Formats: sequence, C-alpha cells, structure tokens
Amino acid sequence: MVENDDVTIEQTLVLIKPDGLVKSLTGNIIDKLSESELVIVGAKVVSVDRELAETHYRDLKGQKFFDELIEYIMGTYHTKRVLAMVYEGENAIKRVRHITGDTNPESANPTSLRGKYGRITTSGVFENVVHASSCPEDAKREIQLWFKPHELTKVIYDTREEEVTKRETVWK
Ligand code: IDP
Ligand code: MG
Repeated sequence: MVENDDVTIEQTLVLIKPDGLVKSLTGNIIDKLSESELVIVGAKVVSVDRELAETHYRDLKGQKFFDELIEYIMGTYHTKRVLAMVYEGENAIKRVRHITGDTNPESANPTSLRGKYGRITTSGVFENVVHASSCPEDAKREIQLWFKPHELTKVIYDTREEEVTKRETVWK
C-alpha cells in the first residue's frame, strides 16, 4: 500500500465464487467491476481445497454457518472453481466493496452485485457470488494466500529469494 497526500493506492482480492461461475455471471461481474476504474494485476481459476478454504475464512471458524461456508467456497454445491483476481488502484478496497454490496444479499443494495445476483439458501448459506477484501490487512493476507509473487504483473509486497526444489507435473 502506497500513501500520497490524499490518494491511497491499494490492492484487493476479488473472488467470483462457485455460484457466480455456475450461473455464468463472470462477464457481468467483471463488467460491473470495471466501473471502479481499477486495474487487474492478477487472475486465475482455482479449484479450492479444504486447507485453502479454511485458511481464507479462518476468522469465521466457530460461526454456525462455517462448515457450510467451507463446502460452498470449495464448490460442493455448484462447481469446483473460483475465479481469483487482484484489483489495484485508488481506494480499491472501498470501491470494490461498494460495487459488491452488503454480505447479506437480501439487505444488499439491489443494484450491487450481491443484491442483483445473490440468494440465501433454505439452509441459510449466503450465496453472494463474490468475495472482496474488507481492509488492507485482510487484502494483504488474502492476496498472499491466493497468489504467488510471480503470478502478479507487479511486485506489490516485499519478496525474498528462496531456493526451491520440488517435483512438478509438466506437459508431455
Ligand atoms: P463478507 O464476505 O461481506 O466480507 P464475512 O462476514 O467476511 O462477509 O463472511 C464471509 C462469507 O460468509 C460471506 O460472504 C457469506 O458467504 C458467508 N456469511 C457471512 N455471514 C453469514 C451468515 O450470517 N449466514 C450465512 N452465511 C454467512
Ligand atoms: Mg469478509
């Protein structure tokens, strides 16, 4: 995060959740987010495993909806895919949260993404189609959880060099 006199350049993590993907809302969501005039500096499709899901939502552990939330973000109810993106620009966190809308899709502004496309299931899960970081500390933690430095088009946090040797699958 870089601060000038009155401009704060921030980054924020946006996830199009499995319900957003299965409903083919990717285009609509990215189109609406372009109103923010922010720049995408990273994007990838991720199949979310339990460890990533539980780490991402670790602050909500203990909530009665936690187990279902983990199943939801892992794609058990829709598709095992999430589109993860990093947006950057002036007041990125607030701008994206404004477009995203309130957590509860029923009380979210009807023109916000969650107000437009979200729903509450009969078992009480808020299927609200998008995630957006809520403060700079969360944004940093979440971006570092979902992305490696080389997956972003620029260096936004401090990095270090490390010797890594591991087996990986390559094209035949
Ligand atoms: P946020 O996504 O607006 O930041 P959080 O409180 O961080 O809201 O909750 C994370 C996610 O957990 C929400 O987006 C929603 O999918 C789900 N959630 C939050 N509160 C509730 C609830 O009271 N009932 C069911 N699901 C909830
Ligand atoms: Mg949150």
